Amino acid sequence: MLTTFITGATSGFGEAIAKKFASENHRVIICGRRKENLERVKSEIELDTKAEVLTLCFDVQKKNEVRDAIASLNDEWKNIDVLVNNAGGAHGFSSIEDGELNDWDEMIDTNVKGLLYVTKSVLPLMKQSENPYIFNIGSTAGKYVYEKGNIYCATKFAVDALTQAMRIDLLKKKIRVTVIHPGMAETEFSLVRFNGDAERAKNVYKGLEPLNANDIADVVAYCLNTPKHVNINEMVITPTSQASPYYIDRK
Ligand code: NDP
Ligand code: 8X3
Repeated sequence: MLTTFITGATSGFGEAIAKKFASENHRVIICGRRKENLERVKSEIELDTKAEVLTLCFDVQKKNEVRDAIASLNDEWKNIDVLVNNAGGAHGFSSIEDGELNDWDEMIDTNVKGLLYVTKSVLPLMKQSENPYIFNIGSTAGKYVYEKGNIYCATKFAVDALTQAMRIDLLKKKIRVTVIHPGMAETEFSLVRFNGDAERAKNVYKGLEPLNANDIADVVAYCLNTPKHVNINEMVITPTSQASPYYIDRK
């Protein structure tokens, strides 16, 4: 049984990863800003499994909130084995001359700085672990830049670079570090990107079968369940209908 810490567990990939870990009898610390969603995910896990669940409500953009939330963990929860840096998203879809500065800040502050703040506070709690593991959720947007993806792509390229940096700097601590790069997956991602426009969000996946959150949770669990001497450096996962951001087969 491992103690796992998952950011962005109030929906999408994070929620599915928490449920997957719980189904494999791991303890889960689920994080996010939406308290009501954290409570919903906690009760659903408790209904379906015997796993222990702890909720932590904080905004990864706020370094003091991150530090205080993680410092508030009591001794029972203070030894963490697995960190999943998943909180993040895209805000807006505009060419670089039309982008909104607030959207840019939001993406950089969440996808890059948030990931760093959480990692910095969780790392000291991983010292006792016999199977320490960090997952960073990147994106195919961190492998290929696409039109109007600009800042979002840049943040995900940064996640890729930071994953490599972590693997190097944490080498002697035997912490496994993996970046997961999903392609098109139907979660709340597009709803957030298009600021709540459900119609526009739905159209992103028109005519193809996108990935779903459980597909990504299965891949994360697969990596975690490999033997401790195996470090999967990265996984790039797309729907079968997507070869790259520009090659998509829609019916
Ligand atoms: P969702 O929008 O469903 O989930 C995003 C999660 O991140 C939510 O739980 C949200 O929680 C949390 N989050 C966002 N901002 C903050 C913040 N400032 N502080 C704390 N938590 C935050 O989308 P996905 O599940 O799809 O996205 C998860 C990750 O996967 C993201 O990093 C995204 O970039 C990446 N990704 C998504 C792909 C897709 O096509 N869906 C493909 C490739 C990568 P709350 O709002 O409650 O705080
Ligand atoms: C989300 C996938 O293709 O919208 O990271 O950038 S994409």
